[in-house]
Amino acid sequence: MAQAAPVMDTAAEEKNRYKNYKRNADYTIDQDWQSYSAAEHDRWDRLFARASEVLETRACPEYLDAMRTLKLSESGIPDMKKLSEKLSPVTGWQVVPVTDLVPDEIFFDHLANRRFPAGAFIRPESEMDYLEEPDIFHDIFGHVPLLANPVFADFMQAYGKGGQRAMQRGMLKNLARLYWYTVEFGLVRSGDGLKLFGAGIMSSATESVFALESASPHRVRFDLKRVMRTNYVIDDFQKTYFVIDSFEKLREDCMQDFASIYDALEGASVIEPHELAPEDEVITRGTLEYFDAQT
Ligand code: HBI
Ligand code: FE
Repeated sequence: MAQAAPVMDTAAEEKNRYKNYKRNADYTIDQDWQSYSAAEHDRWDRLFARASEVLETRACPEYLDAMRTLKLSESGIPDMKKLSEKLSPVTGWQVVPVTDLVPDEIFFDHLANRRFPAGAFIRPESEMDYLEEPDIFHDIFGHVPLLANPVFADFMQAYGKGGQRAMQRGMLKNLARLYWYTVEFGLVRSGDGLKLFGAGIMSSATESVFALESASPHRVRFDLKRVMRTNYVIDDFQKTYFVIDSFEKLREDCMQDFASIYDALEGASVIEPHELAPEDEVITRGTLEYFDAQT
């Protein structure tokens, strides 16, 4: 009986497409843009079209302006070298290919030097709606556009430098929460409403709607110390979204020396994602029904 051909698990194949590539000391690899298949380019286009339609009326104007500046479009997976040539004249940022999450100290060193490490694989067909790892769509469609906004670009570099200091102080968890509730899942006041800016939200068509329009989650005005105390989950919608007043205010908050913040946080209790704190400026109190329905 001839051996059945091994079933090609294309999902695993596509996620691990770089496993045999040389990895540099800073965890960057060769994106090898020529190697993407037509199917992978087509998947980018479908993800791009679906998310762009949802974001038209929901993303903050700074993001929409940046998308136009970078001419990110539905013409297949971007070549990071070419994208960096468009981005670096604007804010000095580059996009460098990596295989997946890199160690924190490597990550912070890239950010501190205005290099954004972007996953180079694209999610498999079976994970179009959600995946845990940052693929090229999450990183380039979600994170990169705002790096063309000078204020946000300054904030991201300050975050990288802050990360390097936080590691020395053992406050990495607090700083990771700041990243999570802003860079990944942040909302911003815009005109007389709220708009999206977090990459984790904007790279998900379903969460883009949920974060702004569902009655389930809390929406609370951003406060640096409060966010640094707040836990988060990585495998579901957020129970609380934080709203920044502006990118200028966020940059100002993060340009300060965090030493006094960390002192104030010593012994402060952790706030769970579903909880509201007495000092919160609550913008919308959530019903949490989406989450209760899951238990
Ligand atoms: N690595 N490539 C990559 N992308 C990330 O977003 C990332 C990372 N390493 C660590 C990390 N994020 C988080 O732990 C940060 O909060 C530090
Ligand atoms: Fe991310």
